[in-house]
Amino acid sequence: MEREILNLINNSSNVLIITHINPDGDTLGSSSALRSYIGDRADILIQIEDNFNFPLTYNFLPYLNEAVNLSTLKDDYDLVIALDCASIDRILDKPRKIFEACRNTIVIDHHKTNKGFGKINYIKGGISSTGEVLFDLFEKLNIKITSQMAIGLYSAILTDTGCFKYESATPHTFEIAQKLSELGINTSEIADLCYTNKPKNLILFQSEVINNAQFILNDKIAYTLITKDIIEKYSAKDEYTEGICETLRSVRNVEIAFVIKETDFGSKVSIRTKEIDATKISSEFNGGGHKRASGCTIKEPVNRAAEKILQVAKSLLN
Ligand SMILES: [Mn+2]
Repeated sequence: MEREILNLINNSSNVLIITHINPDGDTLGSSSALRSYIGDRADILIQIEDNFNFPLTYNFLPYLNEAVNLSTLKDDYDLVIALDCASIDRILDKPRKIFEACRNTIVIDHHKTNKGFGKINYIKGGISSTGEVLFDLFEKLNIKITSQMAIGLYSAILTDTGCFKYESATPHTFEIAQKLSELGINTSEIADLCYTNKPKNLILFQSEVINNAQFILNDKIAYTLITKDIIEKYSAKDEYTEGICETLRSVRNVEIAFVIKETDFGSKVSIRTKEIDATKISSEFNGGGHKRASGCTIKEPVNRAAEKILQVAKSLLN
């Protein structure tokens, strides 16, 4: 399959690389690395919904400043490659139509729940990041990784492993990090660029949301609700909620942390756990995710959604 992927890349003159909607460091870093490899024949599409700012944090990644958006996207590509997209739902209407109409499509991903929606599906469920999957693909194909590609791959792996903290960071992940750092990239500077460039309002918003948290069952469960009022007060963008659930999970004795955010269609739930399988909660509500991080959507007001999640969470602690 690796050969087939390489042949397709080599034989296409117009390649579209698609990040997932509202992109994170993994999808952006992987896209940057793949664009660095393919060269000018490839466009990166960054898909952003209305209430999401492009995370300026990642502007340092090579070629992101040349990325196309939904309005500058061409109609026709020989090959479309979706990176870090767990399902076709992670692709918005216009690019989805291009994807579905394209003769050659490749999905490269690491989400266990990805059923494969491309003609070629290179999915390694459980691997730390799409960055790691892509690194292994390059190595299998004897593709020389340049220091420019290394910046994207390292950023992808760094951010998707929570700075190498998650269980998904295996000895192989560290081996890759070593190889990338040997290519002369400045790992300390990359970490600084990823983590010390936050908008002030993000911190103020997060402080208030965390201050509202409830701790129950001897602190085994921690949760907080994000209402539209708080969102308005800080003009909070969608990405401002990232990391809040992690913070609640970081509290001593907390086993299950969740954050429920009010949206136009009901409630968006993020779940983080320590020992318990987080997908056991999200799957009750048609959601998905990983063992320690999952999410789902519930078409109910936030209070009602919280009750539902609490019910399942409590049953798992017994
Ligand atoms: Mn990822």
